[in-house]
Amino acid sequence: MNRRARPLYGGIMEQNEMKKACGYAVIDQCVVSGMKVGMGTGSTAYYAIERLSQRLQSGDLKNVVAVATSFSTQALCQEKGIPVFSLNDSRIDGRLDCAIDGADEVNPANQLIKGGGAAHLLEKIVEYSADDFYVIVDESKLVDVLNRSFPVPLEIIPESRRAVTRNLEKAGFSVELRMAKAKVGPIITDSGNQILDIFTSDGQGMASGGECDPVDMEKFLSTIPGVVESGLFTRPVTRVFIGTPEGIQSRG
Ligand code: ABF
Repeated sequence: MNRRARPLYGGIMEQNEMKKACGYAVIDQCVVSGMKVGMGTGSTAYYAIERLSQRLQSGDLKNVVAVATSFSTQALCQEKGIPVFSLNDSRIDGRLDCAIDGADEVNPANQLIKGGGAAHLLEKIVEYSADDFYVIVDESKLVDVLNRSFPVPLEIIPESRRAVTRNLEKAGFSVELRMAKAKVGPIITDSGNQILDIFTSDGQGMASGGECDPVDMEKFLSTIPGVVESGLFTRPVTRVFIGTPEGIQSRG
């Protein structure tokens, strides 16, 4: 079916174009001069950073500063001329006007799985420190039930790996240590930790209101000694911008 996009950014939207449209829209619609903005990690967040840079360079936006959610985002913001500060910097003082990031899965309640890029620890710290949290995804990230086809990542202290694995398996999860791309060893996060990717053992995922409700699961996972942070983001998000071949939808 030849679905033509509405003239938002023109043409049939490939996936990258959908990501670009979302990244540009969230900056154009939600960021104003003087804001302190948490900037996410990943290929969709890339476009929000690109658009913010364009609008700062053109003078269209002024005095916007960023807090990065990963070393890669920090380097990208610096490369693009966006002033970057630590969340601890006195100018930021632990509070952001908004945060913008991608996600791996979004369910109908706008609860998220994040962490496919192994950056969810700082992402969650930054995004939970923001007054508004905007999520930008292409339509492929929309799911009915979280964790049926994408694992929930857990950042863990390396020394705790066997104990955490045992606790998780006893609680009915399947557990896999995330390896680095070259398979030379486990992936190491920006904070020097490891990642365990987990699925519910029945493969049914985490259905809102069900036995493995995402809110309950986020709480349960945080009680396991050695788990630093899970990639379940169940706190309300302000808006989700969804890139589709017909243009951008948003819900919140
Ligand atoms: C990041 O966005 C990660 O938490 C998540 O894995 C990623 C999605 O990446 P992409 O936008 O490249 O699909 O915040």
